[in-house]
Amino acid sequence: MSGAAIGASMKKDLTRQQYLDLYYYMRLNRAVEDTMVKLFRQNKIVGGLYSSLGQEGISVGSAYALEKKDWLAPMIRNIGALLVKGVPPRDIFMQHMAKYDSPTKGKDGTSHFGDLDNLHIVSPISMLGDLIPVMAGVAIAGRYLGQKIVAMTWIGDGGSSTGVFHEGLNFAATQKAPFVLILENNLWAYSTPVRRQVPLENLADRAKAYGIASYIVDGNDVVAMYKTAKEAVDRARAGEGPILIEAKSFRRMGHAQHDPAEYVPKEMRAHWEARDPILLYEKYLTSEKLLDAKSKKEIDDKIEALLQKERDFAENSPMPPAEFAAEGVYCTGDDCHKVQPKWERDKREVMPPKSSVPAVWTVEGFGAGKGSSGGIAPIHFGDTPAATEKNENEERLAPKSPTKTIAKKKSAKAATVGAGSRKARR
Ligand SMILES: Cc1ncc(C[n+]2csc(CCOP(=O)(O)OP(=O)(O)O)c2C)c(N)n1
Ligand SMILES: [Mg+2]
Repeated sequence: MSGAAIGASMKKDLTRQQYLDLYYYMRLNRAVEDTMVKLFRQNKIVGGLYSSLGQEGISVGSAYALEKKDWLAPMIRNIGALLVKGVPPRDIFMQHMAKYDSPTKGKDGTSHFGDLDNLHIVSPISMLGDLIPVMAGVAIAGRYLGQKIVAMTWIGDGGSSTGVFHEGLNFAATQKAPFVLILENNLWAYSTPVRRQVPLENLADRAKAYGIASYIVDGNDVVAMYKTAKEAVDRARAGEGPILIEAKSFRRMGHAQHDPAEYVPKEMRAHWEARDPILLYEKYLTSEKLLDAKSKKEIDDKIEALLQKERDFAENSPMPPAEFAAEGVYCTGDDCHKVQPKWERDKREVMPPKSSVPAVWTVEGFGAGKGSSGGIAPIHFGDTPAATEKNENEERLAPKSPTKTIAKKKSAKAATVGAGSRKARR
């Protein structure tokens, strides 16, 4: 692929601002990680430091395809996705420096943090596939609540060989979860080359086992990545079920800072260094007159000023007080935090022995969900309007439920829609 080939047939799909956004976030992704390498060398990074050098187009292009209300769960090489979703660089710096103002208040030295309330980011729990069933669950929960959300996570070539990858994807496929999985095939899982751990040329073929759609995309072409992810997200949102995207790329650094990766053949590294996604994209933007020296300088300056400010903030944040080491380690019940399920349907309807009652939400595929009236669904769990339809099962189970009272007030139109879909389900 040459620089000019990037997104050549795709110009019509993006505005100039979108092209520049993709560029900005890839540059920011790299600059944030470069800053952290400096902090690491100064011994200010407390935990491990991983790199997505050369893979920025994957994180940025895929996360850019999500809407604000959608959910993602990042892995170690997805800082770019966090930045696109709106995480400020200071949180990433402070997290790695285990500072008290970090999202985990210094309890973690890498990237195990999320933001369930605002940005809809689920914290990584493992890099080896466990996020797949979790995010399938988030996707299903969104549908259950009548939200038109899509959930996305990433997995490595190595991670795609774990049991939970297969269990999770099988589960998501069976449930037709609106879920997009990006498989980053960077050719290495620590020191194991992909050909020694997978008997497939294309890891996208794993999708066949679950009867789901898949794509193969050049992960070093951010426009192709975005366009493919956007199509997958739209299809998942429309009710087609989960979609697997294999993004082909290369891990340019070792597994983490401690690994010089001498096991990687020199020619292989040289090949991929010549295909740096940012340089290729810059060449493309310049040739298409979407970026000139002046606008490039503006972006350079913007990133430099932002990171100076964010780094200063992070460096000035205190380390956690020593007494805090014993706090917040284990959940001790209500004095820690209350986790209360928000039952938006009658509890008895979804609990054993009644858990297999027919679904009541109005979903063709599952686009226009219960309560969303086919429009933009509310973002946060808990603020979904009550059901617009009831079936006889619900009537029987919850004759006096508050949900029913609200449902009664709904318009005749909503009731008609509900009746039609009940019929269709049988
Ligand atoms: C059970 C377990 N074993 C080992 C590790 C350490 N580990 C984390 S990621 C990783 C390699 C993953 O390779 P791949 O899935 O290809 O992702 P990449 O690092 O290339 O992004 C390893 C060995 C772990 N986190 N958990
Ligand atoms: Mg890998």
